[in-house]
Amino acid sequence: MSKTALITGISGQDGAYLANFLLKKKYKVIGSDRRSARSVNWRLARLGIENKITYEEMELGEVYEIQRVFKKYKFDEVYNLAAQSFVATSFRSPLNTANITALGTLRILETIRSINPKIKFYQASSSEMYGDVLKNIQRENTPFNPQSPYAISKLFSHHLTKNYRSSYKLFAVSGILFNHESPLRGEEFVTRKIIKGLVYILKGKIKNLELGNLYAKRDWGYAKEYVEAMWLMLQQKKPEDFVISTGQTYSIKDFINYATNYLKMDTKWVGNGLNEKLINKSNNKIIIKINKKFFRPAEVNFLKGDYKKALKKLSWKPKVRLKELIKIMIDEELKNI
Ligand code: NAP
Ligand code: F7E
Repeated sequence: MSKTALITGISGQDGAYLANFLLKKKYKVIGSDRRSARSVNWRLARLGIENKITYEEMELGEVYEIQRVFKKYKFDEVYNLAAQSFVATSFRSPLNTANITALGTLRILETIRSINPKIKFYQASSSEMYGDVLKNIQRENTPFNPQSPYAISKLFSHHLTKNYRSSYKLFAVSGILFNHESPLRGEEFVTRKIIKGLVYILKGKIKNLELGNLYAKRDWGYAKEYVEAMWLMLQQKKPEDFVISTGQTYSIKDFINYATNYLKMDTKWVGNGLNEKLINKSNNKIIIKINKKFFRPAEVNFLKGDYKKALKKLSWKPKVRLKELIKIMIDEELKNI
């Protein structure tokens, strides 16, 4: 018999890829979002699956909405992907971030515990929890040192998931996913912002792009591959947490250099600090400049994840590396401009 899954955050990047993945596995997919008047979500439309999902309005701040949805369906699996997920916003809206990204998880876990403790639960944990890293490669047992209200909220949910697993024997797991990107990534995140910005500059739609810290390093993978790991975690005999990453790390500047290279833009970096700029060598125009408003009150400077446990127990490994990911994102951006 086919399984029924709930994906919270169906309108987000991972929600779209996971829904597509589960539909191919013949799941009945219930997708929740926080809107009352549903407009077609562009990500689901891009994947051609907008009519294959049953939608439910479920604002994570409202426990009664959560209970209503859990009473209406008999879920086998729940993927909690909904969150205020933008780190920069979490500094400006810490209370809302804590209410949704931390307490939202508590509301769902309490609902599962009281309504149907047999449901398997996946929590979207984040490499941001490692923060100002205490080890130069991060694993499941590496100590956390979060640097933003977002990361602290995710850490609350991470510990809570573990606590409900040990206290109430729920099949509840966290995937500690490192940054994962795709053509469906939100435009506020740096990878999509860079790709869209460069393509728009190339096509003469905008003059230049403003960014913050170019020297932070991230372990970037491909979102489409990462959602499979979420599902694999819920198919294991024993509930356990896993790191999902590529094991490689690059700076924002490396990312830009690969992207301009693929776009065949002839560029050079000049200046330092806030005056650093990327110049188009053919006409001496500025392509990228620094704006201090994009710097964060506290930064996560370096992330690199070890996915060895996922390889061993889930037989999962990343296939798409950074250059290939950039190519995928640029080709799709050019197609949809
Ligand atoms: P995303 O694109 O920002 O999607 C977040 C989803 O949460 C959206 O559907 C959003 O709905 C929904 N949401 C926000 N506030 C809500 C609320 N109050 N009630 C109900 N739904 C709400 O994020 P993503 O990149 O797909 O990531 C999925 C999850 O993984 C998130 O929890 C994120 O924090 C976590 N994560 C992401 C990464 C990554 O690199 N992408 C890495 C580690 C962990 P709207 O469309 O209405 O805003
Ligand atoms: O920033 C730097 C910025 O916003 C990456 C979320 O999915 O992954 C994501 O969080 C880096 C940071 O992602 C700009 O300072 C420079 O060091 O793309 P981002 P993030 O903060 O790593 C984790 C794993 C999650 O869990 C989150 O939900 O890029 N940066 N200049 C910039 N970042 C942005 N957004 N915009 C800039 O102009």
